[in-house]
Amino acid sequence: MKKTILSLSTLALVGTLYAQEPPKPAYPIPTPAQIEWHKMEQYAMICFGMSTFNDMEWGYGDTPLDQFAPIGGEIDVEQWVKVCKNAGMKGVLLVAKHHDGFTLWQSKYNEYGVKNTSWRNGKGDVLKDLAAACKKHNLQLALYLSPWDRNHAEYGKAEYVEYFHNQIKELMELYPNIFEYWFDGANGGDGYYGGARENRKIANLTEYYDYPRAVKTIKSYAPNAMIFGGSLPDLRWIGNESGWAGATNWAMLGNEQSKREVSEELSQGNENGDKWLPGEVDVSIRPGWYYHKSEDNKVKSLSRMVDIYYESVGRNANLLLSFCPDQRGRIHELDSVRSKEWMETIRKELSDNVVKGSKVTATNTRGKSYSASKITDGKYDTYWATEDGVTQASVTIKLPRTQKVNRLLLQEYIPLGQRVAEFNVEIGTKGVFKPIVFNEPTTTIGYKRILRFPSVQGDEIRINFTRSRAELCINNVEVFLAPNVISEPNIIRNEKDEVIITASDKESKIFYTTDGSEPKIGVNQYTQPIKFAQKGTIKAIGHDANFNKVSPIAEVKFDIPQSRFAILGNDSKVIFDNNYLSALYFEAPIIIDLSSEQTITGFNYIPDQNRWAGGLISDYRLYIGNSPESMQLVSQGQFSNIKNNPIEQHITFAPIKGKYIKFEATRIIDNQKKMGIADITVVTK
Ligand code: FUL
Repeated sequence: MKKTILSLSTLALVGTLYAQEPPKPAYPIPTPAQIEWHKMEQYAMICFGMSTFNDMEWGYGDTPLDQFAPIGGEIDVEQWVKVCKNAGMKGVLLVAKHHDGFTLWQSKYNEYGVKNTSWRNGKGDVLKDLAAACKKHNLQLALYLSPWDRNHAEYGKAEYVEYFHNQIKELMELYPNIFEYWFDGANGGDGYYGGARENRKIANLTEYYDYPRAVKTIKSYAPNAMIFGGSLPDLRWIGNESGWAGATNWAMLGNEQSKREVSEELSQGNENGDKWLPGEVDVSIRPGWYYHKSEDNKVKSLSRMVDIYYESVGRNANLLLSFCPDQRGRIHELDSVRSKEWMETIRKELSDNVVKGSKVTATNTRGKSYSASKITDGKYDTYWATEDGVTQASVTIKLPRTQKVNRLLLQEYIPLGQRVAEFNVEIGTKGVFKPIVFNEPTTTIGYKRILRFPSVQGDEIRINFTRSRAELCINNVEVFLAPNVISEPNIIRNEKDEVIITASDKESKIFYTTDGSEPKIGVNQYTQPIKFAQKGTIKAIGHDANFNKVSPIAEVKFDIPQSRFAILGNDSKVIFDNNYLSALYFEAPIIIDLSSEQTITGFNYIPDQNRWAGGLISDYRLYIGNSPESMQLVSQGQFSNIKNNPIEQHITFAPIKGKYIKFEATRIIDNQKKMGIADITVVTK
């Protein structure tokens, strides 16, 4: 009997001690370098090079070196760094060599680079200057070196691989402190290849590039650098280039091929994955990655940029926001202003954490060191945890007073793994709780999750964790009341030539002009669709009278009306309706009847913009003529990078008269049979 009592008390003692132990890790867990990378949250990419001067997205590798000629003779890398700083970026990743093979540094291994241009008499070095500017302004540096090289004569052979590895070593010797190294996935295709001008495909990428050797070289200089792409990555591509991670987003991924679509697996990760491979959202501030004057009016809107923040950093992913300096060697004013106002907006929205230091209670706690108040103490390494085996629990946080709130930020203590799989949130007033309604699933948290919801009023917030892979470990919760942002209205013209303008929020009124002049508050209010069957510019502004807030001005230039266009042999108007979510699929070329002869200078193709859409045309031919029987070939080519970034594609050519346009796909991504078209517009003289 005595013996039993003794052992019971020993057990109790062990139990108390044991309860103070941290929970066991829920594997897989991040490496210390991965944790540091998570904490960076957002950094910039710079796409600048020969493509800036030849107006292409994927240079062929044959643009003459003298075309690399910044207007005014200088490249203002310090301005790039200042723009990045103002946008809250923690580092800069430079595309040191893109698929066109042009190198931005003084490499001793190739001739197609800055060293053979007239810029600074061939003595300039963009990378060196950028590294110095980053150091000066306290930003970290990262590098992108494209494996695919459309310039190199030996691409596809062993000699090129040696060259590729030599340059990796050369870069690492020069910049051993980088935080990330990018191996882009685009590989093989048409190219200049030292004059061969042919198509070269690599059958086995991992074997050919010998990524393990490359990673070994990189890590021997920069052990903490994160590797993107290749065969031994430390992080994963999020599966799209439009700026979002899945609302459910696990930092883990499986080695085994999952049954889900690849893009879904990449955007959401895998709860059962056996490797810590967190997502990185790469997105450009413009539609394309390189600067094109034609996209000056397409810098992403403030509201789109804000969405991108919440759908990347706010969804357990890091954001890699890309800037494209222009031919002056500067980031365009429109982009610098937009990115600055974006960061100021985010900071305003998330600056005043109303629950900092607040009193918190929990339905289960592991012991004093893991008490619920750890989630509001502002320290990263202290966290609230539940007892062994307890995977469901709630925390209730006191608001300082009865007030409105509309943002919730949550963090799991990821050094011990990602655990939470489902939760819900309630707002309480005097002990009566009501659910908060979100417009996205509340599943995963990970390093960080930030949720937006319409303002609700109360004096307490309760978070119920209803499913978790293991004991709960939450290290931070913040709550905010973000001010209302009013962004520019959205302007479209439908297939009936009606212009429809929608405000970014329910509260504001819209005022517009149709003659290109500036819209004024109180003059010409938009109340219903406007008939606009002509070429011209519509401008609109939003006004929120409650707060006397004005939106930026939206502006859209329309060409000749599409209502008169028809597809021969098909009555549908869907590809002329300006709605990029409605699309048609065709097995054969289409002929468009413009209804009257026009002098045509351009043709735009908008692929189906639905999330997992197919039918992406990669190679095309375009014919124009005055009858469907006699048409002349005016352009043929490739829409580069359309698979990853299926944005509007432009074809421009010398003015040509015609009433009919024939559009033919000569290759469709993934060898699909049908070409998908959301919209077609033409540019006339
Ligand atoms: C893509 C590339 O093909 C684009 O040109 C760009 O560099 C982007 C960041 O990655 O896959």
